[in-house]
Formats: sequence, structure tokens, C-alpha cells
Amino acid sequence: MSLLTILRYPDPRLHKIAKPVTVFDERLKKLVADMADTMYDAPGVGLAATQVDVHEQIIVIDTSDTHDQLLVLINPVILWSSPERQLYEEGCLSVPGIYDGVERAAQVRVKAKDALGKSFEFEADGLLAVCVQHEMDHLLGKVFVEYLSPLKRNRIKSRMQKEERELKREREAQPAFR
Ligand code: K1U
Ligand code: ZN
Repeated sequence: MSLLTILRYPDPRLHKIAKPVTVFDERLKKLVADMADTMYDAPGVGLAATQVDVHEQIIVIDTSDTHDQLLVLINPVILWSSPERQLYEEGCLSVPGIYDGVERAAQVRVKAKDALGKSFEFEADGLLAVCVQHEMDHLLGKVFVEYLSPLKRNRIKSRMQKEERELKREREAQPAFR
């Protein structure tokens, strides 16, 4: 098991656009397993490859209470979005400690491939629908704070930059973590 480093907002690499996966090999399986370990360890309910600085269309999600229903989405496409919207208090592992309301489609129908390259489709609502849309935004280089007002977004950016400076100072003061 390898835990991957999660990029923190406002890292510019979070705005890169992910490319489709074309090769379904052992490297992909290992990356998916490491992403799942990283998501469960964080802990979170989803993770997009963009967040671990891999710019390929790969998502892992597990919204179950039992943390044993891993969903792997490779090259996901939203086939249909409901006109009904839902407002959900979202969080993001790349913006730790920040939660705010975002309005998205209440239901989506999604087509994707699994880690073996097999296509499948499913319909989602509730947290799963929110999570799928949030993670697919990551693959397009979009972070949920971009749905918030410029005032809120700038405050979050400043807070994250301050935290980053503090973390850097702590790392430099502890040679073992260099
Ligand atoms: O993309 C990410 O950074 C993961 C994100 C997914 C998400 C959660 C909620 C709404 C929209 C998208 C997270 O997992 S944030 C952490 C979180 O929600 C959580 C943490 C521990 C237990 C349960 C949830
Ligand atoms: Zn996120």
C-alpha cells in the first residue's frame, strides 16, 4: 500500500485537464489501489487522479457507511443530468477544513469503465450524485470553491496559503520530515 500526496488548493496543478486512459494495465490497477488507500486514509468519500498530480480520467468513490463499496470510474461521462437540483454542503480533500453549499443536479446517469476496461452505467442520487459531479469537475481542473463567490474564494485562498506557509515552516524545523 502506498499513500499518495494530495495537492492542496490553490496549487495550479489542480487546474490541469485530465486525459482519457487508453492502457488498462498493472500500472493502472496499482494507481487505483493507491488512490483508494489514500481516500480511505484521508478520510474521504472520493478522490480524483488530478488531486494526486496524475492527469488521467480516474476517480475512486466510496460513499457507503461500511467503507467496502469502492466504485472505480475510468473515463466517466455524464449521460443525463436531472433538471432538479440539490444543495449540498461539500468538502474537498484538496481544501481541508472548508465546507460550503454547492448546487448541482440531484440525479445523474453515468457511463464509465472499470479498472479492467469493462464499460458500465449507473444512476446516482444523494451524496453519490454530488460526489460523482465533484470528482468529474476535478478531472476538468475545477475545484468546488470556484462555485463560491469571489469574496469567499479569495478568503479561502488566503487561508490555505497561510496554512501552507505554516506547514512549510514546521517541515523545515523538523529535519526528519525533509
Ligand atoms: O474530492 C474530494 O476531495 C473528496 C471529497 C468528496 C466530497 C465530499 C462531500 C461532498 C462532495 C464531495 C471528500 O471526501 S471531503 C471529506 C468528506 O466529505 C468526508 C470525510 C470523512 C467522512 C465522510 C466524509
Ligand atoms: Zn475535491
